[in-house]
Amino acid sequence: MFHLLQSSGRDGKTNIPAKGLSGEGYEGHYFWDTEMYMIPFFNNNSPNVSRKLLEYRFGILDKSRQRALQMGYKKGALYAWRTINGDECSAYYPAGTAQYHINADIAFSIKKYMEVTEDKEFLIQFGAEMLFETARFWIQLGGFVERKGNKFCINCVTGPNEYTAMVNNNCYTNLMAKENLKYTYEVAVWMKDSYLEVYKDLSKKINLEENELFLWKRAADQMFIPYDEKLKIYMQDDSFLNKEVWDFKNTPKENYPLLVHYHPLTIYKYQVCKQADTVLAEFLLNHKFSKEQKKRDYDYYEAITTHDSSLSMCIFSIMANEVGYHKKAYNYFMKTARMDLDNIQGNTKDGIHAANMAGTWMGIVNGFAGMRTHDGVLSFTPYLPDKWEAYSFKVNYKNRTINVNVNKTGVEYKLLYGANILIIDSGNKIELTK
Ligand code: IFM
Repeated sequence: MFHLLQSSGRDGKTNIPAKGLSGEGYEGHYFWDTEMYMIPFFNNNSPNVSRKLLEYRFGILDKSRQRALQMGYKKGALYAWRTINGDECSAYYPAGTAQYHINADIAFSIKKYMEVTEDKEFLIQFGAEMLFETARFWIQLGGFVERKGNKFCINCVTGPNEYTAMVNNNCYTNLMAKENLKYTYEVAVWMKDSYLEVYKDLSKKINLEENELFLWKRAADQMFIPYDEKLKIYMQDDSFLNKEVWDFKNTPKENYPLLVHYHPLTIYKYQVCKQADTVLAEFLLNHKFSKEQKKRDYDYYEAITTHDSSLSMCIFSIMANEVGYHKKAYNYFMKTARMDLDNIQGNTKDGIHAANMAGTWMGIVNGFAGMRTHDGVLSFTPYLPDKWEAYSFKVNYKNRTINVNVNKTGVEYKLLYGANILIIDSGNKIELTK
């Protein structure tokens, strides 16, 4: 928490480098690490910092519009995969620019920030424009493909797993783009209903046409999501299961991380994951998948994941807790928490792994305590690892501060600040009062 708090920009013009302020790795660049790993921490601890981090994204919206244009798209904005001033700084496009999911990650982060804070002023002043421009980009990038039942397909992209590149219909990307389009449509409708003049001004500013809204909804409703009926798992992308599984048995320990020992073109031929991809989508869009589905996907993808990225183990810890693998959850958590203390990735000399540090917080709050939010309701499914006596933390949610304390005798929730609130504890509704 110290690293996160001290590393974050707070002026709306700066953000959080992947290595915090601790080293030269990644040249101080900002990535999706902020929106998907660090902003969740700030949302529940210092939402004013989340707002500033998102304002930074608004500040580089013009550069992102230019980038979309440069890539050949007349409408919308494409955020840079890695950047400081908004210009794309990734030198290797298959694992850089092709990670278009950054647009959906930013939109998702706006949605989550809004859910926690209900900060309408932010949405009107900054959020809506970013949402409209990112939604527009998906419409330009993808298309309705006849051979796929006229579903909306997004081809030639790279998902979060950087060991598979330039594929059609990456499951994570399509699920998150769907969410981006759906939420943007809802925000546009809400603005038209409640703030018509502001909506009109914004539409004029960005030349938004009325039929674009319907296209967003149609593309979201018709989004293609790759699923394998035989294995009953979500496929990481259209062609992922057609590949051989990487030969893990004959890969010596010293050949990890794979990216420094094998050519990318070799790695891309196989089923092998550097980090959570489909499993991450199932954490983020949790309520959309059954527990059995999450378990099947967890089993499949865990077996082929190397965790060569520091963004991986925290997500596997959280999802292991959810599907009932508590021992695995604990082991992944300990590696997450100790990553830079023990130099587990072998590169702490280049700086700490800031997203992983946020992942440590998430590992306790979303992992062991099972915190989720859905439809504006906060829920917990607390679990205490055998080796622990207790753990406790505070969360901010909708202008309340709640203390959660999990110990050998059970769980205690205390409303420290704000009005009474209904929460869910292991499936049971309870009201927290002062
Ligand atoms: O953003 C990450 C990416 O997901 C994996 N490689 C490192 C980047 C920076 O942390």
